[in-house]
Amino acid sequence: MKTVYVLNGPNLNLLGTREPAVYGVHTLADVEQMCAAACARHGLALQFRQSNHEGVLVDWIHEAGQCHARGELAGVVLNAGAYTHTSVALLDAIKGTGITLIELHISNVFARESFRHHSWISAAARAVMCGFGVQGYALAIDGLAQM
Ligand code: CA2
Repeated sequence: MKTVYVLNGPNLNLLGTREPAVYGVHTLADVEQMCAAACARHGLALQFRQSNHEGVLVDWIHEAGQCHARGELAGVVLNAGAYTHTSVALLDAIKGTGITLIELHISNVFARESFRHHSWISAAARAVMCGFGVQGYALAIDGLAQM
């Protein structure tokens, strides 16, 4: 059974507790359940994680790369939060691993402030999704399952 890593960056632990007009009312625990259901539909295992620390996210990308090297990775769904717009370290971590990575955003970042329009992650991503709300996570897993 292959594994999907769903990695969430800074402040996403606050999902459902603030800014519902932007991010909706579902909590990160709800999102994990949606991802688990999507993975179960496709016969995939799930690693669902969140960190507020850039280096921890880098470590998890490395871990997913090792999983890929063993032939056990279906792919990674990464919502890097605000690190999307700042982190060359995350770009460097993804590049060269060979992993299939979907960059995901809950909100439509292009309808928001201009500083959210640039992503350091996109150049290393197989696909980029934004604006589907938290349902985007399950859609991203469906997409990985079909790749
Ligand atoms: O739309 C997204 O998923 C974002 O990746 C979310 C990031 C933001 O910096 C990106 O530009 C777009 C922010 C995550 C913060 O999450 C919160 C959720 C609920 C309440 C407060 C913050």
